[in-house]
Amino acid sequence: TLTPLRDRLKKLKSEHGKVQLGNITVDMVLGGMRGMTGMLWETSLLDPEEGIRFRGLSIPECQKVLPAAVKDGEPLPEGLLWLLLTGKVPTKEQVDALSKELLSRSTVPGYVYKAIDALPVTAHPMTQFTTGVMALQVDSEFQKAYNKGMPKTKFWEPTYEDCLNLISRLPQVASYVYRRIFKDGKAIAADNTLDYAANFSHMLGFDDPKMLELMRLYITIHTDHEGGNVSAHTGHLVGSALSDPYLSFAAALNGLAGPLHGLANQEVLLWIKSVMEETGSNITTDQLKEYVWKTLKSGKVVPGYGHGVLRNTDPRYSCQREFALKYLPEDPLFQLVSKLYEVVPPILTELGKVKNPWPNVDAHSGVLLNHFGLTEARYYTVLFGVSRSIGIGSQLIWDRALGLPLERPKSVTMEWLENHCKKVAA
Ligand code: NMX
Ligand code: MLT
Repeated sequence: TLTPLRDRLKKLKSEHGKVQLGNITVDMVLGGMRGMTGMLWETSLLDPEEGIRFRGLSIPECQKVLPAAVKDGEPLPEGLLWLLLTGKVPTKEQVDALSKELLSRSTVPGYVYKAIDALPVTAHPMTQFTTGVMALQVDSEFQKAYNKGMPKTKFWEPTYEDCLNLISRLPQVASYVYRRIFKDGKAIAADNTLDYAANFSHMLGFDDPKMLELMRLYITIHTDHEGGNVSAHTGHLVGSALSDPYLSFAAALNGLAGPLHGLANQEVLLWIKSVMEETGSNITTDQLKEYVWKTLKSGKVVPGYGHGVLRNTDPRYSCQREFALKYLPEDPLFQLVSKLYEVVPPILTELGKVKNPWPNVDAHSGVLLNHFGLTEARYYTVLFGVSRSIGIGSQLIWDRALGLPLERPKSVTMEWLENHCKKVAA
């Protein structure tokens, strides 16, 4: 079944290999490669205005067509995993079978917990989580198969096994980290009757049906954001060296742990809470404007706003806003988030240099989790990480199935650029 896709790639290369996709400018080289197309990523595509499409489907379309656990409920992330892997919308039966398949793979070896326990409980949740992922690597099917010697065309098979095992085991590892740090280490056993996201929420200690719905939505929308974001790109890059999926994903998580990327969800809630602490809950628009300016003048960014590609409100923000309007319209932190949506964009526009003054996914997620009792902001990036394994894992399988090569772009020195520009000007 892989042959037609492999043939399509071969045809693209042989017939159109020399077609130009744009010009590389000095600005791009110095500016973090913004706008430079440089990677094949099959699972999703980001439009600057409209936002993400997973295999061609927007978030509202996914909410409509992907199977849910309850009537008119949020999509089950297993359905999105199926969509990313196959390009096809699954039936409820297929999603249920995938839930069971993931459950059957979810046992975590004891040494993984021991590796986490070797860290001080004060270590950042992302450090503890990534340590767990590194310990899971001991079981890598890809590494074993590669060491035995296997043809390149078959690399995708142990990659598939590793990615499914990784995705299925992460909720266990992540909930262990949460309960270790914030709940005196009292673990909660999995409930094998539940779907992936609900079981994760249960193991964290949250069983409110609305929280289960939130977790399904949360895990679905954070999965994938095309290939150029720091975590996805890192996973893809490291995987291109034929490092196994555990090594690749642990590297990706280390990128996600940066404040300009996934850690922004932690930063947003801490920032919002600091606004509340300083000004009280009846904050006026003028006080809020003043607080935003104070943040900017102290040299910090406004977390949750701006984006490397998006030039509009992130649809992942919008669907979380819809969720809040439905389930928690009176929540004071949600009302503050809504006020920020009015106050921040004009200020960032006034600043003059910000290319996208609109909110991204991280501007909203924290207040939803906080509402249902998951108040520990330092943990939020771990949730993002669990979800992102679904996107990065799906693409890693396709990377190996399509035989994509080692990623190795060219770099140049400042002197090289200066000399080149002189030659061009002459
Ligand atoms: N607050 C203050 N300044 C900002 C912001 C912001 N929210 N967004 C961009 N800028 C600044 C940016 O720091 C840069 O300043 P300078 O030239 O002095 O270095 C200038 O505006 C131009 O940056 P852009 O080209 O608009 O943005 P860029 O593509 O470089 O960066 C982000 C994108 C997302 C890193 C940036 O918007 C940011 O720092 N946002 C806040 C952090 C955040 O929310 N990150 C989460 C992104 C989503 N995710 O989950 O990963
Ligand atoms: C993501 O989900 O990875 C972020 O929005 C960052 C990005 O796309 O650059």
